[in-house]
Amino acid sequence: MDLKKGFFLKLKSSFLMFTFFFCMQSGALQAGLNLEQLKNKELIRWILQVEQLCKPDCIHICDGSDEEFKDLTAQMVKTNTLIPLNGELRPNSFLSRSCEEDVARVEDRTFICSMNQRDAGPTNNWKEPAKMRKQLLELFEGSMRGRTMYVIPFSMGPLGSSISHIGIQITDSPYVVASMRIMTRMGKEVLNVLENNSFIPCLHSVGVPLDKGMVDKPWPCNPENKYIVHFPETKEIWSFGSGYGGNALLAKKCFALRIASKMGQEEGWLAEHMLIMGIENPQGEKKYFAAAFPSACGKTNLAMLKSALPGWKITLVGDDIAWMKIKEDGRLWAINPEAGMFGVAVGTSYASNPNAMDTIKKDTIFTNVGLTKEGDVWWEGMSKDTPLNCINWLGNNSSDCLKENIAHANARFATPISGCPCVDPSFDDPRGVPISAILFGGRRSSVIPLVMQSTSWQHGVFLGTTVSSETTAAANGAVGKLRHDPFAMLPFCGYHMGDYFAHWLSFSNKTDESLLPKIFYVNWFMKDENSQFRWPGFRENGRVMKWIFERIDLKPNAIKTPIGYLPDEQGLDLTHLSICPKNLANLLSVDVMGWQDEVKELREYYKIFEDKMPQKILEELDALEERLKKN
Ligand code: TSX
Ligand code: MN
Repeated sequence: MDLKKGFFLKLKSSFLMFTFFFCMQSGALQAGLNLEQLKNKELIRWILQVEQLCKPDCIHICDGSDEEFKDLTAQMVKTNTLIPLNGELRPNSFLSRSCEEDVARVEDRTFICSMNQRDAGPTNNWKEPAKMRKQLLELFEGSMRGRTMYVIPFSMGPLGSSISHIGIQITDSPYVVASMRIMTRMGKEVLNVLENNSFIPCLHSVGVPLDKGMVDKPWPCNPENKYIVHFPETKEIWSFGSGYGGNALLAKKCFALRIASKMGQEEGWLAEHMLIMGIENPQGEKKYFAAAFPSACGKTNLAMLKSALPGWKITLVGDDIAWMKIKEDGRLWAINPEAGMFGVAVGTSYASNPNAMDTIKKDTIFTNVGLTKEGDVWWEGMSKDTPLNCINWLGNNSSDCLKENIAHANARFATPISGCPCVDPSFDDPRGVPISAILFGGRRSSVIPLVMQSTSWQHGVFLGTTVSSETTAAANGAVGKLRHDPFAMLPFCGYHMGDYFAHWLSFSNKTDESLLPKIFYVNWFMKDENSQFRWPGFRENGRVMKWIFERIDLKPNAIKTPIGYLPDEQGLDLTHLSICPKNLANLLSVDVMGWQDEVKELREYYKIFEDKMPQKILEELDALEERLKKN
């Protein structure tokens, strides 16, 4: 990779010997691989170029072994980057506390640097690639002084899957290395699969060089100079200044969504912000669903649902990202490119998500949660009462600051999916799983019914463009304000969203439409006049899942309405559920006036996509408006 231009540069092999020697002398190249073991020439060149640029003290090429994880976490315990949790309560688990200025993704510092600004679209920040590259080269110059530069080979998706892709992250953060070990399939097996094939280079630095005599912080970061940069044409990721989550674990939002969405557009597949779940009926018939919701709608909770209906079993393939491709059989197949979950801790409890609570009992890295005096973790919503003498996410005793929260609202757990009690048997299957239904959803207090089904692929894609959520107290901005988030991809699409809608529409030409997944829209969040939720949600959502399952099998348990199919009188299985008829009627009817306003609102919103808005979506909106008039 020529860091200055974005393609690979020939380097003399003498550099290789020099680097190797340099690291041996510094004495820190312990476990892990050495450069001579690497076979991929482009990888070797890139590593050496980054070394020249960032000037780390030494290089560590990760092998992904247990010993390496042990060494790394032990080292971070020494520097207070990690606090080991009570081994009897949470074996092999750690707590990390971030710097106060580094607690979430930074969308205003996230850039899509395409050649033409128009290709980034109105929903992304853009900067001219050459200018951005120059700025980044200045920032990265010497940024790893005094630190170890880690090289992380990782596979997004099962090793050897035709849907999977390989990435290499270079980082100076050991916290990122340990997290990537949980979140991806990482290590030397990946290099065997890589051979001389291409990979996505992901460069990351916390942006705090350690000069002689300087003492490191437990969580180094550079809040004044955060840059999360994507070059969609050359398929590169550069991230500077932050060590947190999606800013720093570049496999996740940066690669698996922003860069992969562009790859999908070029190559004819989909990279989506979707959970993937298996669902089995009492007769043992099984289907797979994928679902896209904006944040704070409970995607992780749905992915691991324990259904209230006896005999219905739900299994977890993924809770955040789906890569989907049409295979030879004409169906859409999906893999989860990730190997772990990076879930929001606050609100997770045995009531809201028992399977998540059981998953995080071991092998988990927690960030910005509270620490109990027993050496366990705690956060708001985990149990009713705050434990006595709990230390908050900033490391202060909670009794000294009773008003402050114990956990940060964006506190997270990073935990392996393989440790989930309801992990799907095909989670690691290179073939992936065939998708029968795609669900969209949002947090809406009115208008949008509990569940509806689209009447065609095109109508379903239209529903995807309408995804929106009312903001909650946790999100910034006013409470209850409508926020459009088409396909839940607004912060994650690596190109113009108008082109993205067109890409979705094109799938009905790639295969027989009857083989494509059926598309649904769900809303668990309708409220009554007293602001009480009309639907109990959580386990009871299993009833909605059953209706969807049966619709795919063409059961005639629905009525056609102007907005799509809704469950008919007997459609939803309400056995042993007490819900007042008024609520039920409201959840499953068409609010004609509300929808007419919705049409106006959408017509206004679509204007930001200008002439890139596909005609077919505008036609769907017009047709909806006409159907509502006749009603
Ligand atoms: O995740 C949620 N789901 C999906 C579960 C599979 N949440 C939490 C959203 C924030 C992440 C929900 N909140 C759901 C839901 O279905 N529904 C609601 C709203 C709600 C909250 C509480 C109650 C009912 C509905 N009932 C009581 O508190 C008793
Ligand atoms: Mn997400």
